[in-house]
Amino acid sequence: ARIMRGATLALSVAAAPMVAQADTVTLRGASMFDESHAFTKTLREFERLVKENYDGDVQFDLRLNGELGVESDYVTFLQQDVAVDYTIMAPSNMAVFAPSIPLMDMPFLFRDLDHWNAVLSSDVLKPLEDELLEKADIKIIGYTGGGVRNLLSDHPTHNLEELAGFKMRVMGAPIQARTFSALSANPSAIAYNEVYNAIQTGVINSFENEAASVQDLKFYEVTPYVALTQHTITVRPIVMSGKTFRQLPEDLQAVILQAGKEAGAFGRALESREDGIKLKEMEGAGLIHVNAFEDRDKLLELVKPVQDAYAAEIGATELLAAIRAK
Ligand code: MAV
Repeated sequence: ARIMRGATLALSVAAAPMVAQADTVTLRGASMFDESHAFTKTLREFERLVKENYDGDVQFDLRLNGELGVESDYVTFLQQDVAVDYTIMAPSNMAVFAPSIPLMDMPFLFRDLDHWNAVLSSDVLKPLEDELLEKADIKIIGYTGGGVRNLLSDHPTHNLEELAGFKMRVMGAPIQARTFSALSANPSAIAYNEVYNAIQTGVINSFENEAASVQDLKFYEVTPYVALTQHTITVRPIVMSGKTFRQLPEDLQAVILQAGKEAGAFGRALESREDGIKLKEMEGAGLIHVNAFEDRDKLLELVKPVQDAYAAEIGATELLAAIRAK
């Protein structure tokens, strides 16, 4: 649980980006994970593609293992154009700057992987991308993700009845808490690097996450019980600071946009393929105990009005309909 305990922010890190005299561009990236996680591999693929296709000199300085904090820190760094130029980020961590962006990763948005793929390979999310750029100056250059989020707890849960009053952590976007409240759980927004301790000390009993991250950060040590709620297929934009992007030479910008797109496709194939395998690996090693969740259809029914109300509030009723119709 590397980032879980004693993670310190490297605020001493100099402002980015750096376009030096000798035309060397150095971009700094951030990942909460080690080299084995799909997000890090996706960022490495992005770096490889940029280097391969750009004639000039571009260097990447990717900081791993939460050295620069967690995504909710990265979003501030990106927005202020300090310390981080590129990363992968849950839309729900960008809610403070663009309240409509979490629409793309709200629970139960996608029916299945085919639906998720159809949405991510279309341009239906473009209005949300535009809003993020305008309000937060963060540019989406590709989409990865493909993990399935389940409920992880310090004791088993099998159905809605057992979920009632359940003290669980959710990501910071209000739509996340509203969704789990509608399922009668008792959600609170807690920073990702505090989740492990919060569970260990009994502040909460549970959270929700995908296999890759549970394995990488050893969350199974405190939440070995996995209920297959399968409530979210993750959408994880590869993002760049807008200010950084604008300062880059035009030919490099073009290479970055293409590399972001291709690295995203690479990452989606990777994480969606590995997701089930990783669950099985952890189960086989006796690290987790997996059980079905009985009322999954009922969950969907309870959540739909919450989604509709949120979409109406942010003026995205048509957008939500377009996503559902894909
Ligand atoms: C997982 O590690 C990833 O989906 C990451 O993007 C999220 O921020 C994190 O969970 C979380 O739940 O905060």
